[in-house]
Amino acid sequence: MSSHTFSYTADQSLPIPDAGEMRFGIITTEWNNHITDKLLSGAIDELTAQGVDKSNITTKRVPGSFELVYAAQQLAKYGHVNGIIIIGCVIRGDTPHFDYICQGVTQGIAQLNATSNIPVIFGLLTVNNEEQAEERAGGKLGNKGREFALTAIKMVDYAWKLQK
Ligand code: DLZ
Repeated sequence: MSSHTFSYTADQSLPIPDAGEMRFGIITTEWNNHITDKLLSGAIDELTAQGVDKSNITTKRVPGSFELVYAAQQLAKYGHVNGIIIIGCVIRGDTPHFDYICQGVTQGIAQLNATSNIPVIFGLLTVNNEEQAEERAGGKLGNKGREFALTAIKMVDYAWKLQK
């Protein structure tokens, strides 16, 4: 099996759009907050590094990943933001709960993207164990929060260019 890991934070093939006027909402979970807090920090660091004003970043917290879909739908409706990043971490356990949560969030966010006017970035880690989560939250695979932020900027830019 290939050990290659996809990452696009280091070498961007496309220029990163100007994010100076963009407003973002980020929703994170209380569940596994030792991971989601690090992803949140990574996302905020990247957004501000790309010129987003801190006052234009709204952060919200929900209990668990399953709540992210409703929270994103409400934020899209009432939050006055141009794009949303949902951040959660689901760690496989001994019961099928993992699969139900992952499916629910994945399908819910996909549906939201098909119906909402603003992009919702899928920042859900679905991992087998703590180690895999730590690797993606500032460990040897970087901080995926930064990738979520860059994706959010690119998708808002995509929408703005079409809406002009
Ligand atoms: C119940 C549950 C379980 C078992 N595991 C996780 C998890 O790994 N990550 C996560 O974000 N949330 C988990 N939850 C909580 C659910 O997402 C949800 O909050 C509850 O089922 C209540 O709707």
